[in-house]
Amino acid sequence: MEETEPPTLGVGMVGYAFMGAAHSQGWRTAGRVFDLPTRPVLAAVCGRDRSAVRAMADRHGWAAAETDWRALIARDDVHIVDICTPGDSHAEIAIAALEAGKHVLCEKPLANTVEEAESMHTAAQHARKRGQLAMVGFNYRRVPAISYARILIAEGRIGALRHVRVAYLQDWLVDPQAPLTWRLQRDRAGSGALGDLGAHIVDLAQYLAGEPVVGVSAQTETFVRSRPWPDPDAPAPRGEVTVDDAALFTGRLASGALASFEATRMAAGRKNSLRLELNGERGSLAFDLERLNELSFHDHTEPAQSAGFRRVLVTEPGHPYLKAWWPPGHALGYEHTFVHQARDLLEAIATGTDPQPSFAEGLQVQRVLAAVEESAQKNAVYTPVPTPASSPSPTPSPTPAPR
Ligand code: SOE
Repeated sequence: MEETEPPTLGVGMVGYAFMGAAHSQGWRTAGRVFDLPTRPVLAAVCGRDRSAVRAMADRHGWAAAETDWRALIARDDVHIVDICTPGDSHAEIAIAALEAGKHVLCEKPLANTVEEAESMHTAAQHARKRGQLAMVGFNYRRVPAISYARILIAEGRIGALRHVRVAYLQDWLVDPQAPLTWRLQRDRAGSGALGDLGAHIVDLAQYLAGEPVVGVSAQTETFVRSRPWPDPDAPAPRGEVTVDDAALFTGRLASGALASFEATRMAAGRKNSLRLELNGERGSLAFDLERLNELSFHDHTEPAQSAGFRRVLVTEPGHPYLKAWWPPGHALGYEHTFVHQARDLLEAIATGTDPQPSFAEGLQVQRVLAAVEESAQKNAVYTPVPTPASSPSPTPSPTPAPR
């Protein structure tokens, strides 16, 4: 008997640099690895530079190239709008796409301000009633070892949580001559290491703990205050850096557990180092992105003589996402998180379930980032993260089912 092809859903992506390339891989591969109820089709990619966006479309397999995001949203063959632009355009594009009846995937951080994130959340709530879904691209949740850590925590394997320790370190700003790109401009990026890296680790801490950060005490710093403009025709040789280079903060979770966070782009030698550890009354879990197929687990209920951290290789078919990939021990990498992200959104659309992380969760992260900035301005005064009565429940995603 002939196999029937699954129905297709067209993706339209806005933005085509690093994240655009990573998302392209995700959309291209998801339908080939996973048995999906709907198959993604790379319908159109959008960027302002006509020849650059056309070249990107050809390289990554997008059928069409657009230079105006409104034209991309208006296309009948686009059903999911994937936003990979700097933060200053997230709100406008996401809200317009949801109002036009499209599903939306938006890169992190959700927005540049809490106000923008609130409008996006409201638009997502209205769209939900019409059947459109919205998700934030916190891709590290989709590292299988991280998804598996969440399952162990939800099963009570480390017991009541006492500490969360997270650090996301990069070093591409150590050189004072590194150019003043959009990531260093507050009006484009919202904040610096805080929004870029801190958003990931706040999301991971809340996701893994299964509870929100309720208050923070923070310090931020901009070590190099002016940098050369990337454009040689700029009116001045250097411009002001208007964001933080590093953000360090402690936080309190709703249960009373304590957390520490470090986000910096000034840690010489650390390229993309994301490490976390959670300590509970029954055990501990630790993860290092440089060894992303592994999870360290210490079971404190075992006899002290033989207990200790053990390395779990997260490549078994029973681990999240792994059944669809290679035989055990054949490792995965960074790019697989984007394949898993695309797969999870397509599953959610097909089954009509709310995708995670939702815009409500993106808004909660944004509130933590704003509290960090407020605390840093007051020289680390403890600053509660507001949870207005009308706001979404700050409770992050429920336990993921093994995929
Ligand atoms: C740059 O610092 C960056 O690309 C982040 O924006 C991404 O979110 C992170 O995954 C890697 O580093």
